[in-house]
Amino acid sequence: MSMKTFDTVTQSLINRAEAMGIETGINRLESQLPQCGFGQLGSCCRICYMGPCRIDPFGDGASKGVCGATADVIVCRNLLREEVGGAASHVGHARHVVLAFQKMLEGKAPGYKITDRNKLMDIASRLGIKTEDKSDIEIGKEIVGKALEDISNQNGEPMNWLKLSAQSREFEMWKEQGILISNAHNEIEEAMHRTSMGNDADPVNLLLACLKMGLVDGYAGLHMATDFHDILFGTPQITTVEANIGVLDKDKVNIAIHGHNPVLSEKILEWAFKMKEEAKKRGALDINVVGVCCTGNELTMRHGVPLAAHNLQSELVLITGAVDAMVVDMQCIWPSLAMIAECFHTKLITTEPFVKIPGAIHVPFDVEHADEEAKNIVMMAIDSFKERKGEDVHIPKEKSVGFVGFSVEAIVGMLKKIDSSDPLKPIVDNIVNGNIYGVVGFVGCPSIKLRDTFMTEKMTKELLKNNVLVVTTGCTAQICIQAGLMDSSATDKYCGEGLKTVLHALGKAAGFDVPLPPVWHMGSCVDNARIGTLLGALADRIGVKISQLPVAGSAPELVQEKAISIGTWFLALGLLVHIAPSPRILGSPVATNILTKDLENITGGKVYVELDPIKAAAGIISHIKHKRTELGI
Ligand code: BF8
Ligand code: SF4
Repeated sequence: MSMKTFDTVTQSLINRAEAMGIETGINRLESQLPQCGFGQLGSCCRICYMGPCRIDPFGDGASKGVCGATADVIVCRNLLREEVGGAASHVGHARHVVLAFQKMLEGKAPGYKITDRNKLMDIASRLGIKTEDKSDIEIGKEIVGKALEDISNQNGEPMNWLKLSAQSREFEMWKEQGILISNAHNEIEEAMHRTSMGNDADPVNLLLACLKMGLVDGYAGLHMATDFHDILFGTPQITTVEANIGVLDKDKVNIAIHGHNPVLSEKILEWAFKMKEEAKKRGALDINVVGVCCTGNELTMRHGVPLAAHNLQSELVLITGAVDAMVVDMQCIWPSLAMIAECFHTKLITTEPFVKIPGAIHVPFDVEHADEEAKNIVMMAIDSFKERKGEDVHIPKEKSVGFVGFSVEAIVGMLKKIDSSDPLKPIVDNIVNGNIYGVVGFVGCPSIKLRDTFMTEKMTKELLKNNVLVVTTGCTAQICIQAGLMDSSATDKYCGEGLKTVLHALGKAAGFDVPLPPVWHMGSCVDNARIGTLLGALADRIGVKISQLPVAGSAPELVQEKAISIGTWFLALGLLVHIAPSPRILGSPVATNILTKDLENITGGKVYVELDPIKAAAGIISHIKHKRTELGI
């Protein structure tokens, strides 16, 4: 029996798993305790076979590795390798989408099309591509050329997607610091090279490389992926959705889509809609596509697909026994899902050649045959529904509702109804008068180590009380929607008077008969690009650097390497980045000092570690206060 107690839905499924004798992450975490202290401090090195070496933080044991590497070197090398893991995931995701778009333009992926022509033209113009007398296909091909340059250029010129997406003040600052990047793949290669045995042994130099990797993540990963998603599948608009595991329906074919890449999930959704009749013939009421993790966020932002589960609940959604197929692509997919699926009739379907899980069914999905393969996968789910007959299912009935779809375009569109010539003015005016005291971006994952502390919900509520507007992405967004924080009723319930007034006015202006919610769902983890764009636009409107704004970022329940590389991009942008639990830097005095203090004099950003939600919110508020004072507001 676990010592932890989670929210009602999560807990009821953990209880069911325990009653059925099915092991989950909670059990495995407890069986690992206490976890390795050297690992947590980052001071363990396995880079060569003279090791593994580990440095005792109390000075009792070895103070250097066999090769003479100090704790500072070991920690900074490990941190850079974590960043590489994160950035490679996002760059790989972006490249996958760019290549799908390229195949479509070449007529080889007939299942896809240009959905948002405005975005296509906007990106073309910002890349300096002339569009007169050219077809959309020709323009698209030039855009693809620019994107592929960012993973092939050898001329050292700054990356196209960075120039396209970053503000000039930040660009100049990075140029001065010598951390501009040119080619994402070269940067990833160089980072692995310099951290292999016998190369970079200067912790400061390694930390600068970390900042560069943050830029790789931000521009060749997040921004590039988001731009191509929008062109292919449309730019999100504000709508409402249902969330939590209760969105499963025992009478329907339940298909849970899990992973990150809408190139797959969009097709599954489309075919689920087309194959309703097949499902009905086999006794189901309908087909119910529900989202898990970030691909769920992508589908919810564009199509209002219900959000079933965040990453910590990805095992538990299967414990319901009601999922007929879980279809996955890449990233954050726990290997344990195959073992759990086997306990039920559930089919776990992997689709990427580089993501296979023993026990799962592998259906390779390629964009050239997307329609046939998506149809095939949906048919497998329908067949699986027939096998479910008679099985005992347990779907916790609690669900929540909330607003989603806050792309920058949607936000600006809404604000234009208040001031069509200067849409950001109402937000800026309210920041100046203090109705919006500040803005905080909550990003990242649900940590199995912290989820029972309700870290995200408690921090958010504390910030709202102090008139801080919250924007969020990824699984953190799912935690917020499940907690009711994206429902308009949260505005009167949790916000201070100033923020309440603004959200009432915005709701009215947007044409809703209710206030806007105080926590805005901006999408998946790659959609953190949207948070960057929003902050950049605000900074430009005020005429300052992003680091001068009364804003901050938080990864309140750090899990993934991807959250580390996103957080580092935020640091490069000049943000205070709150993180819990601590990143693995405490074994190095140099890394700890630079990241939590000295970096502020370089980019304006700094890391802030605090595990108590109320204290963490207070720390962020005092940072915002300081920024406001410096701005003279
Ligand atoms: O990219 S929030 S657990 S699903 S890493 Fe993964 Fe974390 Fe969820 Fe999305 Ni992001
Ligand atoms: Fe040990 Fe150095 Fe080898 Fe790392 S690189 S394992 S510190 S000898």
